[in-house]
Amino acid sequence: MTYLRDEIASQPSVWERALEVPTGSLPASGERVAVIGCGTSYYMAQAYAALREAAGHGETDAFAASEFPAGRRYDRVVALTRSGTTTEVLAALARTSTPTVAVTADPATPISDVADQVLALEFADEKSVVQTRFATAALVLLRASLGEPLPGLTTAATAELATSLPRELVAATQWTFLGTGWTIGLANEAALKLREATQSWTESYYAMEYRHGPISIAAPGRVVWVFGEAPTGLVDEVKRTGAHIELSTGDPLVSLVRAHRVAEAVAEARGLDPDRPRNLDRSVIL
Ligand code: F1P
Repeated sequence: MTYLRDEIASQPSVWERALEVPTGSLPASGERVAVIGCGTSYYMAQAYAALREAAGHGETDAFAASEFPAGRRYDRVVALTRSGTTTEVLAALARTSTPTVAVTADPATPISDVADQVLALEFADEKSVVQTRFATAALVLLRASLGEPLPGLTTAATAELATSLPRELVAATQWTFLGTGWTIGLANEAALKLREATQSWTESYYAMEYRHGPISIAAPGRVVWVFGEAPTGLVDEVKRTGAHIELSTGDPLVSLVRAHRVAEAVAEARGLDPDRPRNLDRSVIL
């Protein structure tokens, strides 16, 4: 049994807890916001930024923490970091004069010295290096803070966890993940999960961009996985290549849980320890 498997399976109950966390310290509607993070946390920042803008709450930019432009004017910076110790996130908060709020699993870390406010999700912390439930719980909380109802989300995730995975997803030799709007963050994250946990060749693109070249590698034995709505014609184009096409039905976040499961299953099939990926630490400190 891996930590990763337990942490993937605990997501519906962890999300329930995230939905009870008070969100008063998060940006109010109308604020101009930058959201930052590294790796998984950056991809969740991308998803939240697109959702917040689409919900009409104000201009929202996502940055990899290393690329945060300290000179640009924002009303608030939201930092996502499971560990609370990632170098680029700490550095970005230390050099901005904008009010900041950090979402973390571990407030007893340096993030509490550099953030003006800290929203702690200790119940979502993880032992696996590979992040799953902290990231999704943070995103569930951030979505809820936009006033978006999430009906049936945890029930759908529980149902997903009870299904058996299609053989084509686990036996594949290559996976490409596609998204549009907020789901590009989920597609990027799914690609990272497969890469980290299984040492696999994965890619991710905006769904329409996929047609401009990357589709060249689609072939039998490979997977093209679309988060959210697939653009007209794309499904047929992919089918013609012989690649397996996977579509999300219902909430795309539930499809990310399926991608977590595929990552764990492929790692197991290949005899890898998905809790400790090669060349990766739980927190990347420079
Ligand atoms: C983010 C991070 C990721 C990496 C891995 C471990 O840390 O380093 O970049 O992909 O999942 O965590 P954090 O700032 O969220 O702790």
